[in-house]
Amino acid sequence: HDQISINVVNKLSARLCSYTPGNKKHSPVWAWNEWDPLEEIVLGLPDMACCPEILPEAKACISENKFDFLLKHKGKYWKDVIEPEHYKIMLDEHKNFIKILQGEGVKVVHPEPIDFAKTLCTPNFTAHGVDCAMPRDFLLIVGNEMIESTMTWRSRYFEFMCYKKLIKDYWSRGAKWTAAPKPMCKETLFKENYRADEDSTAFFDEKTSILTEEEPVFDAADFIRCGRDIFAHVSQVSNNAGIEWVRRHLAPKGIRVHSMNFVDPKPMHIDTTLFTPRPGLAITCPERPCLQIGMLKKAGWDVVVAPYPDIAKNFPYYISSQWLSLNVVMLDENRVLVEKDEIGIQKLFEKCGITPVKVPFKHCFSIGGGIHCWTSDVRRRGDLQNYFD
Ligand code: ABU
Repeated sequence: HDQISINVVNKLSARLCSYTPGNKKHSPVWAWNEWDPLEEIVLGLPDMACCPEILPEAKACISENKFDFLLKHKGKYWKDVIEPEHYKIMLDEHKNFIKILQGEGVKVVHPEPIDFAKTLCTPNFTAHGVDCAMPRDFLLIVGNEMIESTMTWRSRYFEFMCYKKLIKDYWSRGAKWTAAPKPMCKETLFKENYRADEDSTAFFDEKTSILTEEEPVFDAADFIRCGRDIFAHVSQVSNNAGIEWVRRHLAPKGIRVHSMNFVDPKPMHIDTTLFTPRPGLAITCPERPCLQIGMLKKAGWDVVVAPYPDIAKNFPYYISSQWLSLNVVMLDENRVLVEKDEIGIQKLFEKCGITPVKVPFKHCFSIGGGIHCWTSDVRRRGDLQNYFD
């Protein structure tokens, strides 16, 4: 009898072991870095996307020369704001991008848009919504786990609703689902009468940020994954408490989250500032030096500086900087999805032995993000590895 029960227990625990979270056979979500072979991606949708409300925290991220335009159009659908031909090309580019991804054997899924023009209300604030075009900002994928970020712009507070069905489906098939604590977003999260010094050459930190440390807040796009090491961008949308929350949350997985400070008076999202296309290679933005770059160099990584973008500065980037040239997605460590007119960065990739797969996408840049922002890679073949020691 004893022998039989030992065998039963052993069989049971062996089965339980094979279902432990972190086992990729049982999770449809699996991505530890930016470069393993891409299998599945969330692509944002432009439907019902609105020009953002220019609340103080948005002002802290966006260049002042865009304020008048945004003030004039806040809360309106982009399709009613943007020049019709430009908007039509944007939709064509979006459709074509799906075909390119599918042609590469990548499964493409989408969030569910809500009506972003509706006024959103909590006991602490009221705002219009923005969009579900940029899943990178909301979804932090680490291995088998989907982390819903807090989001920091009050206008983006309810964006999580667009991802519920998608996340629930991944979860029901075995992925781990975590939602970071939803913030209160009281007035006291934002420093009163804050104004960023757009000419500042100081490394950005909590003293220069609009955010207080009243509660943890972060956007997922402030994190770049390199296996056991994740780099976190201290920014106008991710405070130290937010990064610390992610650090403590991921520590049991053996992940180390490193805070990075850059010279950038209006930092928002790391993926136009520092990008890691493959193990041992980092690309940085020439206008945004990094205080902690020595960590990568010390580990033997090559750090190369991106060329200036080719797309004209006066192209209608209604929200973002021109550095969307650096906002790319790896198909695997040898091939990169990059905007077709960004020739300089394509040449840099070629020099590094990475083949550019050219994607016409610049009209999609106009409403806020590049190829990396518009996507969130949920499944890549490859396992958790240590690339730093
Ligand atoms: N969401 C990425 C935008 C960052 C930038 O404007 O450089």
